[in-house]
Amino acid sequence: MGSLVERFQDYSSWRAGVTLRVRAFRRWLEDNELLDGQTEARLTRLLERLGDDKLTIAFVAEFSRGKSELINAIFFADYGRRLLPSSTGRTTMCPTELAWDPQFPPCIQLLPIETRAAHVTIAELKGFPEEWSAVPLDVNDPQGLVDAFQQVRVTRRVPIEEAKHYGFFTTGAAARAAGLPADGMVEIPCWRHAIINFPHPLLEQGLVILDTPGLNAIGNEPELTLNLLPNAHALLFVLSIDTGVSKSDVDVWRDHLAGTPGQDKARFVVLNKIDSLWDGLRTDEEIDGEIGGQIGSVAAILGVAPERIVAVSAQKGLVAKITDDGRLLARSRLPDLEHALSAQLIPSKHELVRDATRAEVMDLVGNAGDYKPSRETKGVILYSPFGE
Ligand SMILES: Nc1nc2c(ncn2[C@@H]2O[C@H](COP(=O)(O)OP(=O)(O)OP(=O)(O)O)[C@@H](O)[C@H]2O)c(=O)[nH]1
Ligand SMILES: [Mg+2]
Repeated sequence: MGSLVERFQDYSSWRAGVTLRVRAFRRWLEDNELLDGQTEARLTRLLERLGDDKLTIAFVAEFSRGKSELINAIFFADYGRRLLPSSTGRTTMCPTELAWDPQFPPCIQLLPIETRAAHVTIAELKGFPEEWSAVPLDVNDPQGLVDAFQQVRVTRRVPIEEAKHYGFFTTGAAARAAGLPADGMVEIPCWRHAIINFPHPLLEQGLVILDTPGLNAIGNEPELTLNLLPNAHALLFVLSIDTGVSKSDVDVWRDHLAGTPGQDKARFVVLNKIDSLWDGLRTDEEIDGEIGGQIGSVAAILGVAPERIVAVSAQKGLVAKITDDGRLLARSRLPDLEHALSAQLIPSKHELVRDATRAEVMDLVGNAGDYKPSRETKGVILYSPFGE
């Protein structure tokens, strides 16, 4: 799966090495009778943080721009098929987190939409497994996985009053623009949130992927804006080259990405579906010129640096990986996006964790009085897989 996977694995082994060294430091303090209650509690917290270190990448866009296809292409091509549902029209109906928690078996946990009426957040409800439906997953059955993942697209039709009760179809401008349905029934998602607990090698190492439904929808889950997106380490905003930047794309960008706090946060714009330019009449030079022109105008409209914009074909990238077609993969430019992600994301995550761990360990070393750090303890502070 290319350099993103390799760099993430390097990062994970670095973190595992740091954990071993912090443990060695704790043993040393213990052996020398320097481990008081407070130090022990701080070391335990530090080890817990290292063990539970997550890297969340969120995919954000209007509907049908190719978010789910991009996730399939970057992370799940090894399964030889399209795992997450991706189709025309609205497909992903609820925010979908892909992660791995070894405390639970592989499954999809689904939070019923009715829970929105009680005004309890998704984060709070994560502590109450009885509120969720769980669909078991057989990870050795790719077609079974495909079938199970269809849950994220399930909807039902309810009277408008019921939809309003769950926070849908309110009286905002978007609702007015959508108009009232003639039969008084509206389509709403069955599920409020899905967590796919899945032992994929990257998820096992702490990667969390957040797929979102088209975000300009009426009555979107408020927690996306308040909590899930601001807490993500990277946000990928997906556009489609065949539609360009529409007004609703700009609205999503403005509402969910442009104002998100944390300037250091990695934000990328993906200009998807470049294969729509491969019409057999344009030359490669003309296609390159058109892509370059679109990148320039997207950069100007959104106010982002052109280096932050990567043009790809998620669909052809997925096909190329499944069929092992190197030429098609290069033409899909998917490896360029994986490279940009890994070059930006992983070193900055590494820096963050390294600096926080270093500060904590140095403080504890200071507290240990005359103690001189051994070579091994210094290793906690200095060792890095990136040769810094
Ligand atoms: N030609 C082409 N089609 C694509 C590409 N990526 C996705 N599509 C198609 O675009 C449609 C929408 O893709 P999805 O992955 O479902 O889009 P999404 O952004 O997840 O949409 P929602 O789940 O509705 O928010 C599907 O029919 C995909 O096959 C691409 O690179 N090229
Ligand atoms: Mg989708």
